[in-house]
Amino acid sequence: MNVLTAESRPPNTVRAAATRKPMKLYFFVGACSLADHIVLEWLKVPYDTVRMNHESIKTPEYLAVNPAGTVPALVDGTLSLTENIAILGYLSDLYPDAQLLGDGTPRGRAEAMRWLGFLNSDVHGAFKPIFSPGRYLPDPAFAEAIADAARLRVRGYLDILDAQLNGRSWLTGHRTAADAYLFVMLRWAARLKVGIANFNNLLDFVERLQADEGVRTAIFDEESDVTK
Ligand SMILES: N[C@@H](CCC(=O)N[C@@H](CS)C(=O)NCC(=O)O)C(=O)O
Repeated sequence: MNVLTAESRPPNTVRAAATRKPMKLYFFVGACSLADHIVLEWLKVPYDTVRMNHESIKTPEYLAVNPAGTVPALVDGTLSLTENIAILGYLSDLYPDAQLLGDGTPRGRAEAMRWLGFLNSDVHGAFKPIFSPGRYLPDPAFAEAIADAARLRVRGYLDILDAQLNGRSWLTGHRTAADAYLFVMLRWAARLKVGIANFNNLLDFVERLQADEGVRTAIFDEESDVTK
């Protein structure tokens, strides 16, 4: 967790940060919720995290927060928010000076939303048969074939993302919440042996993000303290 300092805080967030209770992010280690965790770090606002696992996301207490039984979920006062895009959008809108959903112009927002939409509905969805092939065909004999077909589909999407990063440090040219989401997808691609060795722009992007202070803090927070 990162507590704001007066120097690092964007000017119009000072009052909001001083009066609000910390938001609470429900996450699994390394899951898509890591994108929200990174964004909270980039915003440098106070927040708390709640570590979940495959059992705790199906308990009645958590289903009251997120009836879908998935992470992420964000609780901010009386608001219980689910769906990654909604959470990333909400956080970005709360702290517009950070421009994590574009520069405030319709075009800037549309470009950020374009990549968030692509990552959430196409790329993220394409990983699901690799994570849980049994949800597509219960017979374990097909599991590897289903996962391999999904790897091929993910690689097709990575091709598009690699081309978009050609000559750019960030998907839209400026850092947005979509970059945090892309970073999470690329960690999955490496871990699930999708094959990213030929995507030079994506490899450079991962290297840059791995050196980013907010990214490192979010990962450290998730991976170091298993008692949380
Ligand atoms: N549509 C949801 C999907 C979230 C999702 O798939 N979360 C995964 C982790 S990345 C999860 O909680 N999976 C647990 C499960 O499906 O049981 C969103 O975009 O927030």
